[in-house]
Amino acid sequence: MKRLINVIGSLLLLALMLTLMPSNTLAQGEITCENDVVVQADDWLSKLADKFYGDVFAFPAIVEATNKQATVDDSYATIVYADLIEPGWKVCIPSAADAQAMLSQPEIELADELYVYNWADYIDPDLVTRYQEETGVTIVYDTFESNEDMLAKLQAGATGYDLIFPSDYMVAQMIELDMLAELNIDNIPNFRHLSEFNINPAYDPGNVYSVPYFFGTTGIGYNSAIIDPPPDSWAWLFDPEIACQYEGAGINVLNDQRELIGAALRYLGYSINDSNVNHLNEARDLILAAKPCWKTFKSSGYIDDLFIPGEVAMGHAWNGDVYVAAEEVDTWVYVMPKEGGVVWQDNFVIPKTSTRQATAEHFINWLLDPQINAQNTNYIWYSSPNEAAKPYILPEILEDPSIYVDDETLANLEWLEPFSTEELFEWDRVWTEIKAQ
Ligand code: N2P
Repeated sequence: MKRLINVIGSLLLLALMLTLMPSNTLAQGEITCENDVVVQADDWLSKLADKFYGDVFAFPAIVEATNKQATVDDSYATIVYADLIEPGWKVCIPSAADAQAMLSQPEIELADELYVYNWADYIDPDLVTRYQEETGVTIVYDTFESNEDMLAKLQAGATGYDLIFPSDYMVAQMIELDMLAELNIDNIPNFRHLSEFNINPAYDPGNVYSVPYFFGTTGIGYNSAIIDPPPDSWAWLFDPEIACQYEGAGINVLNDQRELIGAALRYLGYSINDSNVNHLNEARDLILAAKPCWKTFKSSGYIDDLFIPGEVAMGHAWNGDVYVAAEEVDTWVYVMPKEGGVVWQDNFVIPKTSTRQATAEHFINWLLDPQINAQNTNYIWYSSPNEAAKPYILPEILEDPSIYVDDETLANLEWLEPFSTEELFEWDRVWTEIKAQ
């Protein structure tokens, strides 16, 4: 009897281990190796060229943890992309049949339509067209100006969306409000490409409800042909003595309460997440004093409408948007003010009300394909969390410390934190007072 209990216990333990094992991980021995080498040099890929099946870049190798760079533990092997393999790793080249099975996408019956709600200028439109052509799914695309606008629209009864792109703190708030569906990660095998830095965030431990899309920072964009001396502080937006010099040239600020009040708080020496009523009132007064010198309050469409045609010479801005403007008018420059600013990460989430969850997961997975993800990155100029996409991302994006920020810059930045109901009330009050005048 005792033995039987032991056997059942072991079986249960085994079942638990199998359930806990990440879905992109195969136990060693499950696959047939056609080749088994310790990688000696960076050019191992070309030496094994005759062993490739199909597209080299989508080619899976099984890597055993033979040195510290391997991200797997000793008992399991994992699928990795050829580009990520370093000398010293032991590589098992799977048989063609196993390679095929490892890369195949789960079968999903796709819906006819997918309702997407995203920030403006935040996807390569060519990819939307391509996904529609490849799958026959019609994407109905809508954009929002800020996390708060998006939430307000959902709370006012917009239940039709299948895929939304909130930032970090808003994911936490939406989880708290019980608005998000738990993701079926088996439908998103490309999740395995995401960097350790970006996954398992404090706002959604274990990525139960969200998958990182892009991350970036908020600072100042300016046209260096007009703004002189170049801004190095939020004073260029908030000190009327400086800002009003550029009244004619045009200043835009983001129509986003967390960003704008947050930047003002930071300029005053407080945290971006400060909810002290006196500090918030101080930030409001600062903003109201500078506001007459600002031309526009826009956080969508501002790249095309303002930066590029020369309507505006300086703006409170998300970094990628300034780089996109600079592709057209190369005097646009992005700078992080010395007082510091916001670092954020936007995410894919599926609202609970969606009736097309599997299709949304299919689209998420498609956008996480390394080459597709790189195409998107090269279009929107934000930092991609996708490690496997890096070989296809433009070097000028990867090597720019204002896009892939270094640790020193990061140390001067803050993540936006979710607020309590009382704190939200104060922030909303101050925002209303700012917008009313
Ligand atoms: C792109 C918007 C970036 C989103 N226009 C900032 N969270």
